Amino acid sequence: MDSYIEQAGLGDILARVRAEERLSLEDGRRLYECPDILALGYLANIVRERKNGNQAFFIYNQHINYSNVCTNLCKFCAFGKEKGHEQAYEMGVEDVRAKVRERLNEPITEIHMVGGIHPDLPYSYYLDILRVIKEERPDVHIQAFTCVEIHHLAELAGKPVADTLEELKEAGLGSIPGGGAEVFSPRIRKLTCERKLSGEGWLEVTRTAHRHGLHTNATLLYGHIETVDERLEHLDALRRTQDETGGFLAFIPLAFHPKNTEMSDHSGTTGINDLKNIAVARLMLDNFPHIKAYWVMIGPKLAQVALSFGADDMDGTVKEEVITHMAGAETEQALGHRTLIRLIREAGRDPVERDTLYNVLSTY
Ligand code: V47
Repeated sequence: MDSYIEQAGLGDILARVRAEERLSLEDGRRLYECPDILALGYLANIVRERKNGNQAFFIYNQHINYSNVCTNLCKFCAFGKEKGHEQAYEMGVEDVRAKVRERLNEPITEIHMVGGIHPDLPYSYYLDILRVIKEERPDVHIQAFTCVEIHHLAELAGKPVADTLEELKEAGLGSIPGGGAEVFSPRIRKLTCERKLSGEGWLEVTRTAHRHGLHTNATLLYGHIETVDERLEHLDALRRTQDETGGFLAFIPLAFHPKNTEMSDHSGTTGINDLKNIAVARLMLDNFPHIKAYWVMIGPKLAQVALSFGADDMDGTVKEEVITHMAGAETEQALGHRTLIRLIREAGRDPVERDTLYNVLSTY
């Protein structure tokens, strides 16, 4: 295999990966430019195996999107709608309770809840929806509100982010998902999501969360107008933040879905591009414990293949995913527990059901 990697022009990177040396941005550029996806997969697989052995994780989770009303109206997003738009919706506190009640008979361990930046829901609403979830399911872990939402909630509360996080924790918040990161580059933010919290702002909320004992995830929205260098700078910013705080759990590359967005003239990503982003992320993010192949965005079949290209996690059962499906995703709305186990097993990995913080719940 070594001579194969050398022929692909990556012999020196293989040596650095084996020696557990940090890869430079120039190494990252060469990885992205390498047309040999098997060589990339081989390198990424070394790191995946070192960090997670033969385990591949999944979780029994439920997604709740409390409202799609949003003042940011990012060009890549089909989910966010202006207040009053015919597709705009918001769940009342009791609607959120009902959503949780609908699935009390399932062994859900995590509720993943995000929404838009709503112009007039009060701060108390966000505390209340956390509380009703906990009332109905006291043992569930709530992973909720992207760093963009947390920043908005702190403004609503008129309090520092740190104090807001303490109050959200008190109401039931367990950790923070990785959305809203998009691409940190100010150029990309100006062109695609001008109103959104800046990349530096997102990272600052993240650091505060980590300092207050809350784990978070991170994402990168790829496959639109970003350059390879902008992707690598994004990964580097995450890597430096993780060096400082150690609070990130997983990185999830998000494949851009163009349908029904203001960027619908773009085509969707390809399988090779999806695998490349997973492999490069695994190699560059040497201090991240987990890389997720989010089946909702890349499809269950490619997510299964991704388990040999650096990913060690397939996310979970999900159900009622709205954000990607409004942007044209043709994947299922949910995967069954047994299907996830089968996908992982057939990929040659050992299926491990985890909780949000990657504690092992069951092995199969
Ligand atoms: O924040 C919006 C992105 C995110 C589109 O933390 C789009 O474990 C693709 O962050 N095409 C929400 N992506 C999803 C997300 C997530 C999903 C699963 C697990 C975790 C985790 C996080 O989706 C948004 C935005 O970055 N997004 N529109 C689109 N058209």
